[in-house]
Amino acid sequence: MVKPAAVDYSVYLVTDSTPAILGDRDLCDVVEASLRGGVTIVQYRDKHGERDTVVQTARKLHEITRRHGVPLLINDRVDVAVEVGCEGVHIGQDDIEYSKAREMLGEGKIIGVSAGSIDEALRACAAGADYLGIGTVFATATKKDTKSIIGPQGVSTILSALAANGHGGIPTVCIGGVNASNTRQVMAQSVSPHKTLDGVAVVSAIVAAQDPAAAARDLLGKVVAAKVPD
Ligand code: TZP
Ligand code: MG
Repeated sequence: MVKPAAVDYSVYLVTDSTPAILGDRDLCDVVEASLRGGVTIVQYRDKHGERDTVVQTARKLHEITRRHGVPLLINDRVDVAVEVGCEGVHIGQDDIEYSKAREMLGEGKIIGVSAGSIDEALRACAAGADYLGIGTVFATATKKDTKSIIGPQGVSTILSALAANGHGGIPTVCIGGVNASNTRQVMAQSVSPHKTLDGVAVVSAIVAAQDPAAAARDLLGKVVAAKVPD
């Protein structure tokens, strides 16, 4: 499959299947609802599931995201993405090397990389990352092993460094504690003179929401409004 020419990163849903966040709901139902609300890209993140179960769920999710014309990426588990044939993967700093992931996936797929510092961001760009997940912006109960909380100012600093080093074109989303209450602030304050965020990546703001479709719609409205120049 060809890499989607123009991926919309505005509202990037990262899934979490733990009871504390998903509750007793079905992950596929939540993802489907969020897509109805306007989620533009989905990352299936399951750190602990058995491989067979993860592949099975990834296939179901891919069927749903395809129906909505939205890319599905898999967190970390490149072999799963290859088997399912979805649009790509997201890898962290402590995961598989970018070059190895690219070798496994081939050129047509999306590889996103997490970056929490200027150095990490520039190295990911040099390696060939298709987009960056910048964070952790705010402390979050969803991921407790976050290395550093960089705040909107930290995001802005990284965006400036990207622009200054010729990487102004790489799509970026920010992640970590982002929700409907702070999306405007994050999108506005994270704007550096030459590079803006393309969207927000969220877990609990959608997965733990009473109404995931409404939550996604709300976030999309805020991101779209923030992207319109004053
Ligand atoms: N990476 C950095 S923070 C985070 C990940 C996967 C979790 C974000 O979760 P939430 O619920 O949107 O704060
Ligand atoms: Mg990872």
